[in-house]
Formats: sequence, structure tokens, C-alpha cells
Amino acid sequence: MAAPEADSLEALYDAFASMNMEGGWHRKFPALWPEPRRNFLPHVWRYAEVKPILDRAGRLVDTAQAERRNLTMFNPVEGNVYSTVRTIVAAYQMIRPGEVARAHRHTPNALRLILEGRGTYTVVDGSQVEMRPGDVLLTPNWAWHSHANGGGEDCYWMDFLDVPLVHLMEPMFYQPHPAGLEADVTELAEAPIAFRWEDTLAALDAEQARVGEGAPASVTLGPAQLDTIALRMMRIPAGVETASLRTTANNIFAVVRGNGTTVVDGQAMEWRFGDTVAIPAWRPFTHHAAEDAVLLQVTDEPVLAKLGWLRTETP
Ligand code: 1HN
Repeated sequence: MAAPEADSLEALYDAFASMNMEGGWHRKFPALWPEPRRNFLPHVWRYAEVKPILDRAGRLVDTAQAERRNLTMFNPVEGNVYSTVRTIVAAYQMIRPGEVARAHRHTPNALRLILEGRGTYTVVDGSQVEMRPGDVLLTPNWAWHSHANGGGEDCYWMDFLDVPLVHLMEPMFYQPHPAGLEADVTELAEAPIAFRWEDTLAALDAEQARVGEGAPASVTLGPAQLDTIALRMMRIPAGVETASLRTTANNIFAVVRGNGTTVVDGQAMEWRFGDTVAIPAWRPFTHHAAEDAVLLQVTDEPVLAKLGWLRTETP
């Protein structure tokens, strides 16, 4: 039998590549590593800088042109043009008096935190609820939703969606409502999808009494209705610092009240009302309140927990 002809590793690797395969020992990029990498970057977006450009967009872009006048925040990590952290995108949105954002639905789960302005309503699966500053409103997977400003003030809010997770796993479905808006609408003062600021404050007061003055108090906005995102309101009294935390969950904090500083991986980021702080997985962080502060925590913890990947440490 003839000896194999000029058989070399190089020829073997060419054969792998021609078959769309690669040797596990030969790949240029490792597939496994000892612990989560520092990939996405800690970052803060400042509402004071965002608001003027939202207002400019308000003058130049109407709701006929843009079904949603939203401005998404993309993490500055190289190559990313969309996600705020790996699984979640956050956006600022503004709607002017008389404007209507038509109904649509999509598989990504969404929620809103209202910053400023009264007189705007959201309609979620036929339930019309007013959106007031400090409120959090949910739009679960596949729920129809539209927004309309029937008042006299510009209304500003923040959106959070698990769109990047849906991109990653591919189950994206999206439909504009065939009629533009839902026909059967019931106006409700309260709804399970609406977490009112007054109720949040009352829950925080009760929790504060339980943990004692001078400690951070955190309440879950629940029961959970979004499968992929958990929500907590956290009050940090002036001068108090939260315990250092490192978690495999990705976090975004939105500033509802007060001001302070978050230190992520040694990097200090100051924040005040309306700001958005991105804290990617496995970066140790602490919050420090300069004055009494309330932060909304938006986290993909439920996903990590369901899959057995949630690890939390206090380094
Ligand atoms: C969306 O549908 C809304 O319905 C807001 O108000 C922000 C950001 C990305 C993708 C879809 C909304 C969004 C969004």
C-alpha cells in the first residue's frame, strides 16, 4: 500500500475548513474560559444631555414618520450598535401633546419608567392606563400597545426591552396593529401592568421601617409578569453606600430620585434624575447616594436563574 501522500497538518486543517469544521485543539478563539469576561462596558447616559436632543427630534420627526420617537442607548463596546447590556436595550422616548404612537405587538418584553409629563396614556391589550412620573408600566411578550398624549405637556419616559436576547435566540415576531389602534379599549385607574409611584413609595417606606433607617431598602415590582426581566425599586438614603455586588446577571439602573455615584470595577460614574447606568455582568459595583436616591433596577436575573447560571457574590 502506498504511503499517504504529503499528508501534513496544514492539509488536514484545510480539509476541516472546506467542510465547515474546525478541530477543537486548533481553533484560534477559546470556547471556554474560567469566568465571565469583561465584555460590555459600564456606561452612563445623562438625561440632561439627552433631553435637548429628544426635543430637537420632537421638532424634526413626527409620529407619522416615526411610530415611536425613541432614542436607544448602545453600549460603547466595540462592534455593538444596539444593545445597552448583552440582553437588554434601553431607550428614552418623548411624545408631544396630541401625538399618537400606533399599536403594535412583538415577542420582546418591554416596560416603561415615566420621567416627566402628565396626560399621556398607554393602552396595553385593551387596558388604557394613565402614565404618571415615577410609574412603571409593563408590556409583556405579544401584548398590543400604543401610547397617546392627550394632555398639554411633552411626556418623557424610558423604555427597557429584551430585544437583544430575542435577537440572540431568534424568536422575533412583530406586527403593527391592522387597524392602527385597538378598538375595544377600557380606561382603568389601576391595572396589574401598572406600578404606581405612590404604591412604590409606600412599599419602600414599609421596607425602610423593616431594614432600619440608614440602610438601603429594595422592593420588587411584582408579582413578576415578564419572563425575562425582574424589576426592583431601591432607595438609598443620603450618605449610604450599598454593599459591593458581583453577579452574572446584567443590570441597568435608572435614576428616579436623587443623585449619587456608582463605582463599577473601580470606575466612578455620577448620576442624577433620569440618568441610565449600565452595569454588565460580573463587574463588581456599589452605589453611593449623595442625597436620598431611588433607583429602578432592571435586570435579566430571571433568565440566568431559570437556566441555572445565576451566581451572585459580595466581593
Ligand atoms: C418599542 O416598541 C417601544 O412600543 C419603545 O414604545 C422602544 C425600542 C426598541 C424596539 C422597540 C414602544 C422600543 C421599542
